[in-house]
Amino acid sequence: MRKLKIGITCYPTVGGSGVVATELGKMLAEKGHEIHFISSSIPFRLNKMYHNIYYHQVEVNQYSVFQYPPYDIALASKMAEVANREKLDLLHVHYAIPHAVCAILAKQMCDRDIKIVTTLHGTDITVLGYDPSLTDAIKFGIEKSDAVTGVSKALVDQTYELINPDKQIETVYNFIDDRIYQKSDAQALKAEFEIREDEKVIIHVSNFRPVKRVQDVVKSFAKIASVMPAKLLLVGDGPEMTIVCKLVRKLGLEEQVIFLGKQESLEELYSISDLMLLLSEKESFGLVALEAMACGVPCVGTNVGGLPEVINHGVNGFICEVGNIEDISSKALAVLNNKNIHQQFSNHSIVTAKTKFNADQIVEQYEQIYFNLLN
Ligand code: GMT
Repeated sequence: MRKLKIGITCYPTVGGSGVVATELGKMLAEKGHEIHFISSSIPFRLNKMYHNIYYHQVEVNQYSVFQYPPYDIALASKMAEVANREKLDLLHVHYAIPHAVCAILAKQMCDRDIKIVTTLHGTDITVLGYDPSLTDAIKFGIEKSDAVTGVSKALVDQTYELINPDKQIETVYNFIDDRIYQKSDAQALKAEFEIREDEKVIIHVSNFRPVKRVQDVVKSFAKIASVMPAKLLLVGDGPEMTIVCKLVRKLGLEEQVIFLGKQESLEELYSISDLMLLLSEKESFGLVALEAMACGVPCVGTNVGGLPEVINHGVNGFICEVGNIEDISSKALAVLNNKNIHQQFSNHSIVTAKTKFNADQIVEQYEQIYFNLLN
């Protein structure tokens, strides 16, 4: 099989799109392809030396005349420079704007013909897509890419509804590395958090943006904790943190809610958890749900975006309407109170992660897209 030289651009900070882009790069590198990450800082999951992986930092000129530092132009120049020097076959960019638009500019600056693959992750469509000042740029980024993928069927449908691009968009699901995300013995961690054996552990992981509705997580947990001994692990940080802390105090849950802030080794936290709550009002995929499921943690999620494609209602978890705290807490209790249901959902969660979202197959799907463009 031909080995490719691929440039990857993503948001390198904590976030599902950066995680997926980095894991994809690592897996392609393991298969012998040469991967060049081009971004403003080193992607956070690229935390050691990897064979076949290179990193090129985009430096932005802070010259005082510029009211706004010209990051997009600097990125496009860097993409073109790396593509020419390293003889890249293609650029795989994550997010339509600015990354796809920068790649299109880079392609025009390049001495060689490079292909552009764009993956849509959600925020670029479900949030920015509603901003009329950006719709044309998003459409341009999609239509001028050589191939476009979206991380769920729901996101692809929404992209056609909101942006109406004249372009075929293929669904390529997200995946996780199941060599890392698997249940391990983390009893010591449970003891460290002083979680008793009879207490159920509920976990929520997000960037605490309003769209994640972390307050609904706390309200649902309050109902669960009123009828069974339970602890809530809140993982992540973001704009809603202050208001969430206030709500925890108001509901008298200080002893039961553990704020963990941003964490890296999530597989250990999932390994001590019994249930995940992901109650967002927008979620194109819900990578954290898949991570938890791979570790055998069933999920109660909301009926939005791609979540029902990840959580199979009544099979590996439950789907509820956004904001319906009564239904969310009663569904959570149905899983937590019944050992058989919990075991069944847990087993099915692992099977779903290993089959529908099988990493090897999904990486091959991306490779097929690359080869189709280059042949
Ligand atoms: O959820 C976020 O706010 C972060 C955002 C990102 O850019 O990483 O996540 C989006 O992409 C992830 C990876 O494809 C998806 O798992 C998330 O569902 C999606 N977030 C939203 O659609 C809100």
